[in-house]
Amino acid sequence: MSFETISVVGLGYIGLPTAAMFASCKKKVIGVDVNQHAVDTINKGNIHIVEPELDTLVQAAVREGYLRAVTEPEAADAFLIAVPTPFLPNQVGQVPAPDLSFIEAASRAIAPVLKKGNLVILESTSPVGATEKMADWLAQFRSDLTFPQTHGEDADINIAHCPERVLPGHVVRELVENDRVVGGLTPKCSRRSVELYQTFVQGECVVTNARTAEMAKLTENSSRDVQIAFANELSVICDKLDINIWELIDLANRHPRVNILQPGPGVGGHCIAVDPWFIVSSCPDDSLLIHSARKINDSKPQWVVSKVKHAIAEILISNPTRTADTIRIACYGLAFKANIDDLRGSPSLGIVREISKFHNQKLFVIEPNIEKLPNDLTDSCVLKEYEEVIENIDIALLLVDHKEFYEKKSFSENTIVIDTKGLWR
Ligand code: SAJ
Repeated sequence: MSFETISVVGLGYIGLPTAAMFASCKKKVIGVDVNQHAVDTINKGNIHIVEPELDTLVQAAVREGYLRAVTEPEAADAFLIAVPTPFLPNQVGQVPAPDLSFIEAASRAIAPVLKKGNLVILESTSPVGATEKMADWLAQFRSDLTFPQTHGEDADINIAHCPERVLPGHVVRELVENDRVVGGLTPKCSRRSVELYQTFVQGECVVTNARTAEMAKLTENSSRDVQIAFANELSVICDKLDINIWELIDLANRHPRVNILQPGPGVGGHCIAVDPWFIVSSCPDDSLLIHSARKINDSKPQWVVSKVKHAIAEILISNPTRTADTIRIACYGLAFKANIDDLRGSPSLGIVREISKFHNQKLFVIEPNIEKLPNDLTDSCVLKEYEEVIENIDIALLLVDHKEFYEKKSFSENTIVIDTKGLWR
């Protein structure tokens, strides 16, 4: 059975571009989201997130009638679930556990409109076993239909896990070009999923089972987290030993088999800082390296804050007439990484929040990708353009390597520059 109508549940950073790609291939796409504002925005042909090229795709898809957004699921041939899988708030010292409530809610929402022959694909990054759990929830909500976990290849409904692997900022290109890992609960589930993705995916669709597909995605992001932790740990060591970390990494990377990543203010976003916990929480006694990497990366923002405190102390010691509340701090970047507007899980945002708690002078925040500050920062910070002249900056704190910041400002010789990304070295 071919796929004419495709429902994408969750119209966020992954769901919306995926919906737009199917629509651009002239599939009828029904996007589902609980957020009425997102639904209304999309139905006007606009987008509620920042992602290059996505606005044009969505605009065309809506205008030509291939994409429409709704808050309640409707019948379709295939359902793609792209909802968040955060972790639950943890007790101090405990390993965070995955929160599958959004997957459960999505399963509950689509269950009434499921029909024989449907394919349900879980795209959300998930702990091992989540796809089987989703299949159980669907079976529980629709006891009149049969599912692969009990009826194998003869089931009414096919189910697979096909994790998204696209890089924010390059989503539209990577959705088409990247290889896809396709993990069906049965070979037929995989085959049908490959057929669906081949609508727009030019990369290879590589088939495995659902558990391996889940673990593959977690492995990719944990591998990157461990490598960034190595760079972050090195940066702290080099600071103590008075060695320039950026020069050091450049030198080491000249070795043909060494490729050290870049240190920074910490690891943010909703993927790399989250997914390794899904491995750690499933096998805590065996995930020592993955767990340590998480702790190293999570401790980096606090290290940056301590550098700022140190700089404040240095200014006060060398200028006994000054008080701490006269010190002017400019923070460059709030997003979780370069050239995006996404502040979710951003270490830079956490650092600015932390400084604003102890520093009694408004912070200047320069973030070219947002138009207004998060509500909790409006009293303690002022948003500035990079081009604006900010007089007498005592501490310039570079937190994100946005392209706008490539050209270094000419700070006064008294300004202490704390460059967490090595952009102004
Ligand atoms: N970072 C560093 N140093 C580096 C590279 C990154 O400190 O050398 C920091 C960034 O500043 C950011 C964080 O790590 O705070 C994560 O950024 P990222 O660009 O490494 O990754 P994400 O979170 O934007 O996207 C990742 C990608 N995964 C991998 O590259 C293995 C992407 O392909 C996934 O689809 C995405 O996670 C996801 O959705 O899981």
